Amino acid sequence: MVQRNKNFAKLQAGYLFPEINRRKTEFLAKNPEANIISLGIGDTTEPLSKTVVKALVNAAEGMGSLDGYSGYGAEQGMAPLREKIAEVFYDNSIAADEVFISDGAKCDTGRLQMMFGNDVTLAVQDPSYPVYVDSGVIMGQTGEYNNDNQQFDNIVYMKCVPENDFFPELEKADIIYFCSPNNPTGAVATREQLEKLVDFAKTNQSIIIFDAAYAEFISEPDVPKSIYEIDGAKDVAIEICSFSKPFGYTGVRLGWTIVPKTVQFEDGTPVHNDWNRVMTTVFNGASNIIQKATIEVLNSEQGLAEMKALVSFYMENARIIKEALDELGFTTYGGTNAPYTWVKIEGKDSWEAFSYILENAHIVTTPGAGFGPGGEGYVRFSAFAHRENVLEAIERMKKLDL
Ligand code: PL4
Repeated sequence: MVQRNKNFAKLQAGYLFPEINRRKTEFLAKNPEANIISLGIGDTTEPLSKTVVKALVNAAEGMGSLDGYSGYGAEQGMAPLREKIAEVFYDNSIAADEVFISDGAKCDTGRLQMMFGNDVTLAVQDPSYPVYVDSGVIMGQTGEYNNDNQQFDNIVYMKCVPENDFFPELEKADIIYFCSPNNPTGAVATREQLEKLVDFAKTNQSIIIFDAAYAEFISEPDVPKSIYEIDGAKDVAIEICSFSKPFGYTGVRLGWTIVPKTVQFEDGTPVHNDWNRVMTTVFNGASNIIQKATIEVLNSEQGLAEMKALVSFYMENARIIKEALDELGFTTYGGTNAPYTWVKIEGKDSWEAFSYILENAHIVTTPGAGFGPGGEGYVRFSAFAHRENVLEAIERMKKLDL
């Protein structure tokens, strides 16, 4: 018999988001008449913009002609798309060949773990997007799970709480995951905080994986959208990013990872070399239709304006949710530079609060504990929803005794 990868036995439960869907489906099976509103999983709800649709049609039609047809492409992505991303999102401070096109930030998070192997130590913000920890566990980077503190050995959990303004006391590890704007707390790191992070990584010879999936949701002018706005970051940081949320591509799938050629491993090998090896070996490129279409969208002022309008729509949802919950007496965080509102719950643990809100208001949220032990006592409200559902959810929340 084939031995099971022993790391899977360390995982504590199903991956968070399918587990939330499972509980929602179970509730619906028992209460088929319930009109559920989902403010749980951060999944976009509004249709693709006109420019995106037109560009997708053009790209698909092109594939139907002899001249326009293309098969496998470069695993690293189409050159004009890499160039355009460097220009639009990094003002050409990043070279086009440091941009690797992917099928999304989540997928690259997993592939990055493959590059680092199982001999590294990880540090994560606690709470954090569960993929960082779970993929590290699967890769064999962690020890066993401890029931007493709900942490894995060999992972450094850096607490992010209101008392430290959600910026943790930084702790030494080989790989430091850092997400800003943050999922789930909605906090955004200031320039000074990011300078501290980069300094810390330099001093301790760590590599930062900076998850900027929500960068476009930042509204304050001096808040960095990219870690590369910080001097020295190109020596210590990899950045993952995504078209999912600002362009509504959660189902379309397109993202990118920046690996500057100046980030090195201990033996002097540029990380860029190994990342190129990973991508050319286990990835076959993002869909050429999506890539071609996105080049057209990024070349269009109208396309970029529509993206900004979509982001504003979701951020107006976030404002409505936060304001209403504040008025109801909850203590809330986030929701101004991020599409998530992080809500303190008194007298219930976060899974109890999740169940209570689902059963009594028919609203799906995300329990904070699903993001790590530091998330206990909170639930996360997502702003990715139709406006009428947000307004209806607020009315239902008013009737709760929570
Ligand atoms: C549910 C910090 C959402 N099935 O779409 P991608 O792969 O480019 O980006 C995923 C991603 C990357 N980084 C951060 C994220 O928050 C997300 C998406 N997170 C959420 O509700 O927290 C969707 C989760 C999806 C998943 O597992 O990612």
